[in-house]
Amino acid sequence: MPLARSLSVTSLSGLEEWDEEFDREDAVLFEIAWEVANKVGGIYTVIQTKARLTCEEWGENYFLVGPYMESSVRTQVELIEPCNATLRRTIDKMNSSGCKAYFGRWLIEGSPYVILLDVGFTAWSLDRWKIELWENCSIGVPWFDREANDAVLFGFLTAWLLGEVTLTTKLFISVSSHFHEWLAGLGLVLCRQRQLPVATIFTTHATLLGRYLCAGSVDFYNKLAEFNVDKEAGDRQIYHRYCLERAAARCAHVFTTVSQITAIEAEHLLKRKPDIVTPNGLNVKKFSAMHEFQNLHAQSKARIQEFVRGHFYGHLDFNLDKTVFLFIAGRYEFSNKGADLFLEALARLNYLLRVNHSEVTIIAFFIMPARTNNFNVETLKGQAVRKQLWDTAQTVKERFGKKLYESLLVGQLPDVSKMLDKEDFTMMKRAIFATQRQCLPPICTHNMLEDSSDPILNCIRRIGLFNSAQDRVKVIFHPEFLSSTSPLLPMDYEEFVRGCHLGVFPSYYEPWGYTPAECTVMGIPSISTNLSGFGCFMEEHIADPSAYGIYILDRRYRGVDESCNQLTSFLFQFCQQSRRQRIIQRNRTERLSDLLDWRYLGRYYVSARHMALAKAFPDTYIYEPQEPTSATGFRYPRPASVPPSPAHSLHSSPHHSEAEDEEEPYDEDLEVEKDRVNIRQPFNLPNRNKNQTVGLPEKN
Ligand code: G6P
Ligand code: 1S3
Repeated sequence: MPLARSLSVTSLSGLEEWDEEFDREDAVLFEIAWEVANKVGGIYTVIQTKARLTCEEWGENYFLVGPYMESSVRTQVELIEPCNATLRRTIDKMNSSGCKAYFGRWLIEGSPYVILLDVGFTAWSLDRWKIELWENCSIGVPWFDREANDAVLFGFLTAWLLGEVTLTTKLFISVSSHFHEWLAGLGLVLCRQRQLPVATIFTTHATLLGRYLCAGSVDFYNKLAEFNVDKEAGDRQIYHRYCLERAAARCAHVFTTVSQITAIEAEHLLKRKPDIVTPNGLNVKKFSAMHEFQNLHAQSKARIQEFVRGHFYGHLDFNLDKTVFLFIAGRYEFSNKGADLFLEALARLNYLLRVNHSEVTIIAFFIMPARTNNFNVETLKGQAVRKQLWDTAQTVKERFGKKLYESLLVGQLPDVSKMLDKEDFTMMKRAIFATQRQCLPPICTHNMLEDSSDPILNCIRRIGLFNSAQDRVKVIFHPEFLSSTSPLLPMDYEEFVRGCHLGVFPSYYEPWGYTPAECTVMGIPSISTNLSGFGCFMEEHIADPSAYGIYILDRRYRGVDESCNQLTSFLFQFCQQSRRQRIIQRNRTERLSDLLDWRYLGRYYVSARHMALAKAFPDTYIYEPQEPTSATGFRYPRPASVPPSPAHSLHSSPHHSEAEDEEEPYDEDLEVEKDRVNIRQPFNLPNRNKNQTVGLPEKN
């Protein structure tokens, strides 16, 4: 039951002054992160995709706070005048006191308001603020850590901003502030230390120590309870960062993280059990035609095949129609993201396919940005050769067509043996000669700056996957994020994912893992692990994940070699599938999208805010948990229909021949309808008007 506010707004004098202010009955939400309008990593995706739903809930009372980065602002933000008098006054006051704060709209879905703080402009305050930090919180930040210095500046600026806002609105507005990750955490610590009337939430998307420890060679998950955290942080020279992170987690009214597995990690490393887990969602695009995503797969795959034709010119001795595209993508953390395990499994798969005389060829793409010196010549040449072959074929086709036309005009069937003349043959021979190549198709598409010490390249050298003719598994390392303007592979990430058959993400350290989630909403099967937030979440919500194309590798209870064998067997099974089975599996995968939609997952954020408001303003709000626990939560049943042949298969990869597929009619729509599950039904989000205080408990 909501409690009465201690002060009646209407009894205040001088209210006219507030006419242009926030709606007095509303609460205001500030969401603060270094990744607001600043694309750095996964947190950007969280904030950017969630914005639409949060805007629908909070309307004009939602503000994102981030750093001012000129290049991003130029392309993503429309700078405008502050939308109300409180913010105008706050920003003017800050700007006249030596800092630069900007107000604008972030041009993404939902068009949220953003307040961007120029940390560089306030660098002159760094020493003073560091002294204050030391005196009040006993946290010392060394001069040489640039990222930590930015965290100090950003923290003091956000606390200043919230201090100004609460100074003018404290009598009738409840302010909630949601801070993401250690880089933004200091603002929260200062709000609490200054006793600002603000409800605070801190979300960690990975712990600093977790990331560092996993990247080393420690048995992380078995030793979680034993780490001497201060020593470990000190040994890695991140003690000051660790202190900022731990202080934010400890000071927050509500502490959250993105998955159960990171919740356990946080409990041990940050010494606070998260109050609630807030899994990451996505904005799910719904197509009007049910199978539109399948068509998109076919279109994008055709573009990847084109690239492959160029890359493997002169060595195109495999059937592209029987080629399966796998990929791994993300931040280049070789072992944390499981690139090591993937490569080892590919080597084993290569052996299996060879001894089984499989007709299938695998092409595994590694999309992980590393330091490079642009594309290499051999790779660019491949695409040029392909283009030349295409042009030659077009020219010959035109000449052929013309002769054919002329023959028909005079009422004669053409003499096929005379349709191509000497000139045509010369042209074609020249084009074929150009495809001769002395070397094997390149592994890497770029000139690597640290070629000799690069972990992916070194591993490939060790396992010997060199794209030779005998190899059934080929590897392409593209050490740069994809872009539709690339001269090599002109596709953006989404198009590329759609064109692949399977995403492989065998991570060892992955608090959530957006990559497999993105695959799922595009209807592309994926492999993740039971050490990733995503994998654990899917295991919890789906009765038979692999039937839906969600393969979850056991990296928790098995040794590396065993996990690698399991991964190899997943890959081998996947290669055995017929086209029809892949289509059915993609349909099933896509059906899980609702589970990953912010419209479903946003409720955990709503809960966290309720909880924080009730803790910060106990006289005004009380918290009534409404979310289903995992025991009562939704679970996708095993698909009602299994691929019609063979009849008794429980798993998604029954083995049978392509011939069988062609014989049996397959009603895709029927399959879809039989299995479709409405995830929204069990816990519908309330419908909210734009300006309602959505998700907040009622106030008297
Ligand atoms: C989609 C298209 C089909 C195409 C298939 C290829 O389902 O709608 O027309 O045959 O993709 O699937 P594959 O798994 O072989 O890439
Ligand atoms: C982190 O980014 P990362 O790839 O360094 O945050 C992401 C968003 O919460 C999360 O998906 C990922 O697992 C974390 O590792």
